[in-house]
Amino acid sequence: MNIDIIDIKTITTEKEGQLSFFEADKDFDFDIKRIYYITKVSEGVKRGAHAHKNLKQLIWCPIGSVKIYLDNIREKREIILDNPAKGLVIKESVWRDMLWLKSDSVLCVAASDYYDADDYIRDYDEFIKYAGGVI
Ligand code: T46
Repeated sequence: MNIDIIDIKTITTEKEGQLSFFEADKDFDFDIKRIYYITKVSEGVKRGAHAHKNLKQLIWCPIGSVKIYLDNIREKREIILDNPAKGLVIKESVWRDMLWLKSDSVLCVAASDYYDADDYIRDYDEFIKYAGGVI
């Protein structure tokens, strides 16, 4: 599947908590053009239900717990992001759903391109046709 799980470098300072960071070109292979984050979501809520034609994204959850469902037609996977030191890179042609396992979990995303509604595939049947042609 067109995904990678990466370790986000995390430094613990005694009694002062943690600092996590990642660096483009070193930790993943695309330049970041956009950062966004999703907040104020209640436990049990699902978002997503789409794939991207070209966009690549690094997703991480520094606070809380979110389950990511991934599907490339041939394979389905589930990954829980619940740790500031864990990142998920999702590349092209992967259908994703996100389920909030804890209220107010924060989901952060570094994306390879600007927002473009035309890069989304929001119809699953259309995704099957699209992914069947590119995988
Ligand atoms: C993804 C998952 C992980 C914008 O106007 N600009 C933006 O940069 C983004 C990301 C969204 N929007 C608008 C589009 C919709 O009207 O914000 C609204 C909510 O977006 P959406 O329903 O796509 O949100 P999610 O949580 O289902 O998906 C988002 C990203 O859109 C998507 O690329 O992979 O997070």
